[in-house]
Amino acid sequence: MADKPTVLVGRKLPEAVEARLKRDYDAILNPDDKLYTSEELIELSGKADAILPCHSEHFTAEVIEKLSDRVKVIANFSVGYDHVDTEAAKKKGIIVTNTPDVLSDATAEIAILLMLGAARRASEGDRLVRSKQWKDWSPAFMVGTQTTGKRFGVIGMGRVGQVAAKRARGFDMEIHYYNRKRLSPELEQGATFHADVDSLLESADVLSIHCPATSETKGLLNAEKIAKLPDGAIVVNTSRGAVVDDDALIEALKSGKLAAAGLDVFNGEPADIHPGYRELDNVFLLPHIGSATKDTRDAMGFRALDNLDAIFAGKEPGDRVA
Ligand code: 8YV
Repeated sequence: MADKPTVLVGRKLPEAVEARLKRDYDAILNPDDKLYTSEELIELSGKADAILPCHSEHFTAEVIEKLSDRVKVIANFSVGYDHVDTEAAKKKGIIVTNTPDVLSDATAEIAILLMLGAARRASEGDRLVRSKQWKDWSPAFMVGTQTTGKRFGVIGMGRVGQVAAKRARGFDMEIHYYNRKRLSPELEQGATFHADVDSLLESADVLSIHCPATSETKGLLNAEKIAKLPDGAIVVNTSRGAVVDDDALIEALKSGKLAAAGLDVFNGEPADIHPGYRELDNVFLLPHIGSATKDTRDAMGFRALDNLDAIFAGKEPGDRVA
């Protein structure tokens, strides 16, 4: 029997995923969940036919160029793949896959949590209670923004955006969206399509960002775009920090142009996020946990393995992105 392909695994994966990996492949696991440096990844790649990384490992053109020629696949454990230079991968003949669909529900849950947490000043209130600074109550105390019946604006009406919109409908919110392509009426579900971002922004009491980070969307939410939002709007980001210009967002949160923001993703995450966020009261911050449920993390791992299985069986993988 031919040797099993060897898969280099970037991080510690869920138990059930690692069990399937070990059954079907020679797996180089990472039981200590160490974040490999680029040099370590390059060195380990000499033993691997495929790499199964998370978004925490960065495959720049330079890293990809230096990977062993043995590596034929980068099967991401993530839907976003901005951490992989897909052009460089194509050039080197490396197939790249991702894990769409399976994390849409979990990520949409976090978008709604961020919306409500930001709108109703949840972390500010939590801090107040914990620090014993909650001394009084009055009608003006901790007054926030009501989202029921307001306009929920989505940038990037892909899988996650569509589920987030569905959940927002549960709050009687009116759905508006910008997408490169208008959706079919069945997918649109009565949402209002905006052919340009500015028009969407003018109609968004809550702006929820769901587009991937690409050269086109990098810094998309800048000062000029924020100015188009209604005064007192709320910004929610569960996609990638790169879509937001941090200085502009922080300035708008300080000036009161925006009521609040709920953020799960950041430029420079985890350690080097803009320090301004830590000082603001009107932000609800989470540490990139959009897909962090057991069900979803298992499903992401299985989806990455389905892609590997297809490739090593000589078939086209379901989720090829390069
Ligand atoms: C994942 C994500 O946790 O899948 C994505 O793109 O941003 C997250 O939900 C992470 O990327 C896992 O690698």
